[in-house]
Amino acid sequence: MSAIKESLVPPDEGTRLNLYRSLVELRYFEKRVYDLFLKNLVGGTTHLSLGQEAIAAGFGAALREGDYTLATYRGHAHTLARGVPMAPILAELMGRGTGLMSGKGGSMHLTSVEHHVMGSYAIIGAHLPIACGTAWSAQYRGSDQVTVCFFGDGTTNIGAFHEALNFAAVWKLPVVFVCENNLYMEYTPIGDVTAVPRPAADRAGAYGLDPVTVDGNDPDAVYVVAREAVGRARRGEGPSLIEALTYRHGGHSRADPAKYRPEEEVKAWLARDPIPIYRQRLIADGVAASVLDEIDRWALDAVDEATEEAKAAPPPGADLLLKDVWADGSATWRN
Ligand SMILES: Cc1ncc(C[n+]2csc(CCOP(=O)(O)OP(=O)(O)O)c2C)c(N)n1
Ligand SMILES: [Mg+2]
Repeated sequence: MSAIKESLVPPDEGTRLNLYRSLVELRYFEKRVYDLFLKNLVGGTTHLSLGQEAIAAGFGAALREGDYTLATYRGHAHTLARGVPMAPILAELMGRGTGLMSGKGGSMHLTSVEHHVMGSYAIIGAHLPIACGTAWSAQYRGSDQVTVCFFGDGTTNIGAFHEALNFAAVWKLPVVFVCENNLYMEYTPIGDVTAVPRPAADRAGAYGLDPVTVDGNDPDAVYVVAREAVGRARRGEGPSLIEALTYRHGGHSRADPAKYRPEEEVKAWLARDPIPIYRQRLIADGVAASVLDEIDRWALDAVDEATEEAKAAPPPGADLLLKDVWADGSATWRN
């Protein structure tokens, strides 16, 4: 089995500009979601991935149309990074009839089968075996579609993680498991409850996989590692497990002030915010600041437009109440 190395060919300038575009799109979108939540316009709860954008952006750029992705309740970024349009995602969060799932799912359940975005899952670990399912389906059909499954560090202590990894390895499934290690579970530091320092990478060997870690705040590094793992899966060389080290800027969900995190730790990670660092890197490598400013403006305009569109949209009609209960769209009781 070939090892995955961050040092492989770096992305070209076009890819890097796309990565920057994706980063700022995800950042401005989630900042807006937070504002709308505080104004009581986003119902239920929200889990933001502010600070973790480089992972969704890097994988989004490395995937092809037709590849499958599965995410957690912290899945806004992963859904956007697959090319699902912003307005229906925002409308979904705001419970509008024009939402991605007609406003019936909300923030934690974003799904777009049309884009092969096969769901966001609120039950920890639930989607890892499902990712084996989409990967197995591709293998069975002889297609070269790859599945990427995102989850958190805490998920590595759930049984489904180990079952899915073993199954994927034994069947050589075309799936890439991506652990976004942000150092915390709901409120508990992962290090306090885990027998090994690297919750995903240190367990890879148990399933015959290489221990791969990557700086999850570095879009170039994530993209390179993603491209390599996705390529291996596409060539029939089996699954990978990648641990991307990152940090979320805010609390676990809603208005959690995350006071359980040491101030010095938060400060150190805020200084490693992937977006300003990437911007500086691109400028140092010769990209004009005006080009990046234009991308920033584009992202802000896109968020403003999506906000206006979602705000103007009506709530779901009562006719939708009993729609989509079964896969064929109906809701008739059956035994
Ligand atoms: C089976 C299960 N147990 C507990 C919970 C409650 N819960 C929601 S999020 C979370 C923490 C998950 O941490 P991690 O996997 O690190 O993801 P992160 O939120 O940091 O992205 C927990 C325990 C749940 N949703 N499902
Ligand atoms: Mg976590």
